[in-house]
Parts: sequence; structure tokens; C-alpha cells
Amino acid sequence: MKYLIRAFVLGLVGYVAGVALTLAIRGGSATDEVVVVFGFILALIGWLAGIGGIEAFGRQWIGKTPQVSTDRTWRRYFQFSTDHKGIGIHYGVTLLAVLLIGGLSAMIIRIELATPGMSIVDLEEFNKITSMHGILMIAVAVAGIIGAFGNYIIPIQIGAADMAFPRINAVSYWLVPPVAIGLLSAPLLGSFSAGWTAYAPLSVIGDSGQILFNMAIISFGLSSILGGLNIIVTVITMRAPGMTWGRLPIFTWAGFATAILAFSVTQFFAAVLVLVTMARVAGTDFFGPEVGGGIMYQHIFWFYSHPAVYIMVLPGFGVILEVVTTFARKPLFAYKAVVGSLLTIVGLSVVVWAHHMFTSGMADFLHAPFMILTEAISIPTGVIFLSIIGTLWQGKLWFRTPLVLAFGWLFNFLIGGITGIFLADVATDIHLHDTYFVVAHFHYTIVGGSIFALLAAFFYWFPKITGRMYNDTMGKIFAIWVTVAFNFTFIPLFWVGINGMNRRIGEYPHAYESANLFASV
Ligand code: HEM
Ligand SMILES: [Cu+2]
Repeated sequence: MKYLIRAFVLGLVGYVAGVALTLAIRGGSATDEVVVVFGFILALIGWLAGIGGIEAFGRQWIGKTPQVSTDRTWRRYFQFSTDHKGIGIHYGVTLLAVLLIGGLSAMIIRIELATPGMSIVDLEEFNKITSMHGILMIAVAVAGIIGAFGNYIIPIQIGAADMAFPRINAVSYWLVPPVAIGLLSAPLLGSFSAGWTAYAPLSVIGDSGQILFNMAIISFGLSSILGGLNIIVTVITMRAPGMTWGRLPIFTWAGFATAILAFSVTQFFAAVLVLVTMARVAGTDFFGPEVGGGIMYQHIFWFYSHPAVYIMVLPGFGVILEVVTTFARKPLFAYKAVVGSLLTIVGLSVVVWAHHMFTSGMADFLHAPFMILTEAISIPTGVIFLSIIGTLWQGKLWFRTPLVLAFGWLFNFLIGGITGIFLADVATDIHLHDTYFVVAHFHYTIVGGSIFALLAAFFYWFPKITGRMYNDTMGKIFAIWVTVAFNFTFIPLFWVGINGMNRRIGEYPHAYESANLFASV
């Protein structure tokens, strides 16, 4: 506890110092954005120092041996502990809290959408709530499986004692709470309404809460990059003797593929947010019509954010593949093809980004190649699907909670993937873009593909992590309930989307009323 309190105190001191320093240099008021930026940076440094950075890194800088806590009791969760299992649990608990907060915002959204007019919030607030919901949930999906189970399970699967850079790993985790605090305190400065995508120029002119969004997400990016680096180096250099590449457990392969992506593309989102921040506080003009324009923002943003959808879903593939091999009591079908597919997806995922921009006015000659490349991704994805089915085929299925969730996952992700192909087709996308069809598609892929796998991973590894068994009947009831509830909520959105209901708008014509009411309930 002592360290956590010190982290809060030093974080606060950092914030005040950053604000005071900036005010002393340039004057102005404490809510000016540039003041907040420097406050945030120093607060982050103070926070990391307070939580244990002083002992773990600082001592080394003055020639002493660094110290990290070797505490194995619950106290390790309140300080800078480098144990990979502790960090995994830490990620899990923290992101669960974020998931619940994100869930509350989803309920506000659905209550508002239950009726056509505006009922509980106004149009501006609606956009702020959906933006907050979006970014919180994206954070959970990006870091959930890989942060919690990647950290806990990968070193065990390859026979390593810990991660390659344990202190860096602790930094990755401890960057996350300030991200959550930053995002959740954005409403103090008027929140942000440019969506989770923070498209410029909206994000350049929107309320000041956007600046906290930018700083928080840049920090989150740093955390992802360091986390990715750690997994890559760990898997390459720390495998136990005999653990050859051809024997790596499939979850480790999936985590490795994810880490390559996280390590190589996250910079682009962070960089473009730096540009937005510069445009807001330093008067630069990167997104004006004469220079790059909003289109340039979108290119850089999607160069991260399309691969990011695979950062969310590849660990999910890994979990489901592990679950089906265990509960079908058979070795994985077509192991080599699956590994090849994972790596092919990594490669292809960085050359399809512009399928998010078919209607944005980018050059016409780009449409066809991006359409074809996007559709090509469904081939390796299909191979992984076939492997899952091939593993289940004629297996002695043992219906426990993780397997039930894996079936839910299969169903949902199939719908998510197939609707993706409709969106990737330029002709259909022109109609479907920016409708609830897209919203339904990405909820089927992200909730269906990543969150369902997170739940499956939770039940699958729960006995190993806690040494206790959950009640399997309750688990199965839960698994069936989430599958049904999820589908009842999102299936209607395809229908209203095809019929043209726009996303991100709190009002809609009466024709969509009954389907929306159904989804809300
Ligand atoms: C075969 C696989 C997939 C294909 C072909 C595909 C295709 C597409 C296309 C073309 C769009 C743009 C639609 C539009 O804005 O008009 C889109 C949106 C989206 N997809 Fe997918 N997708 C696939 C899988 C996934 C997966 C696995 C995820 C996540 C785990 C995902 C997450 C998203 C998200 C978040 C968006 C919307 C972003 C936004 O505009 O806010 N997709 N998808
Ligand atoms: Cu995409």
C-alpha cells in the first residue's frame, strides 16, 4: 500500500509541478491544454517513480543495485512487482474494472436508443458517451487476453522463469492505471466526442477532454509497444531446451504473432495523436485541406487500427485452439498450417487498412487493391477455422464451460467474418459504411472473437491459476446466457444497418423503432 500511496502523491506532485512550470513560463490558466499536457507527462513520471521506479531503475542510475519487490503475498499487487504471474492477474483485474465501466456506458447508449427521439442525453452527450464506451472497450480488447493470459501463461508454456525484461513488463502494466484515470477524467475538461477513432479535424476542434484522450492513448501505446517487445524477446530467447519452434504451444504462437503486430504498428496511432496534440496546443496544421487533410489522419490511424483488430483477435484464436484441443482430447489439426496462417495474417493485416476509407474520398485506383487484399485475409482466417473444426471432428467432446464458450465463439466469429467480407466489397460498403451494420460487424468480431475468448480463457485457466474449481453447471448456464443475450442485442443491428440507420447518431426515424427497442432490452 505504501508504494501505491507514494505513487498517487508523486503523481499529484508531478501534475502540479508540470502545471506550475508551464504557467510560470507562459502564463495562462490551469485548464489550458498545453498546461494539461505537461501536467500529464510529469504526473506519469511521478506515478511510475512512486510505484517503485525509484528502487527498480533510479538506484541503478546512482551506481547502486536496483531493487524490485520479491513479495509473493497480496501486497505485490500494490507495488512494482516483476513477477509475470502477478502482472498477468493485475492486468486481468484492472481490465475487468474497465470492462464494467465500459458496460455501464453501453447501457446508457442502449437506453437512449430504445426510443427514436432524444430521451436521457442530448446529441452531443450521446457522442461523448459512445466515444468513451468505444475507447474503453477497445483498450480491454487490445490488452485483455494478451496482458492477462499472455503474461501469465506464455512463460510457463515455453518453460521460462519470467519475461525477458521483467522490469519493463512491470512498467507496461503500471502505465495502464494512469491511462484509465486520464480517460475517465476527460469529462472534467468537457470530454471528447470525436469517436474512439479521434478523426481529425473533429479531434482538433473538439472540447478539451480530447487532450486527455490523446495523452492517455499515447501512454497506452507505449505500454503495448513495450509489452510486445517483451513477448517477442521472451519467445525467441528464453525457450527451454527442446522447446523448438515446431513444438511451441499454439497459444504462444498466437501471442507471438500478436506481439509482432503490437510492437510494429502501435507507433502510428501514437504518432498521429501527437500530431493532433500539436495541432491543438502549438498551432501546427497537419490536417488542413492544403496539406494532408482528414484523409491523411485516416491513413495513419488505420495503419495502426486495422492491424489492431488482429491484436485483439489473434490471442483469441490462440485460446480457442487450446480449448478445443483439450476438450476434444485430440492434438491440434494441421498445426503447421495454423502457424503459417497466423503469420500470414500478421503480414496481410498491414496492407488492408484503406478498406475503412472506401467512402472517404481517397484516390479511386486504391479501391480495388485494398478490396482484394482484404478479402485475401479471409483465406488464412478460414484455415484457422477449419483447424478448429478439424480438431473437434470425431473428437471425444467433453462439454465443460470453456468448450461451450468456444462454440459460442465459433458461431459469433463466423458471422463477424462473413459480414466483414460484405464490408470489404467496395460496392456493398458504399451503402453499408457508417451504418449500424458496421457496428454489428465489429461487435461480432471483437466481442464474439476477443471477449468470448477472454471468457473461455478465464474458465480454462481458472483452476490452474487459483487452484480451485468453479461450479461447471453455473459456468455453462452463464456461457449459454451470454451467447444468447449477445446475439439478441446485435442481430437486429444488422437489419437496421442494411436499411440505412446511421451510427453515432442518437436520433433515428420511426421505422427502426421496434428493432432497436428489442436490441435495448
Ligand atoms: C475476414 C475478416 C474481416 C473483414 C473482411 C473485415 C472487413 C471490415 C471492413 C471492410 C470494415 C469497414 C466497414 C466500414 O466502415 O464501412 C470493417 C470495420 C471494422 N472491423 Fe472488420 N473485418 C474483418 C474482421 C474483423 C475482425 C477480426 C475485427 C476485430 C477483432 C474487426 C473489427 C472491425 C472494426 C473495429 C471495424 C470498424 C471500425 C470503425 O469504423 O469504427 N474486423 N471490417
Ligand atoms: Cu479493418
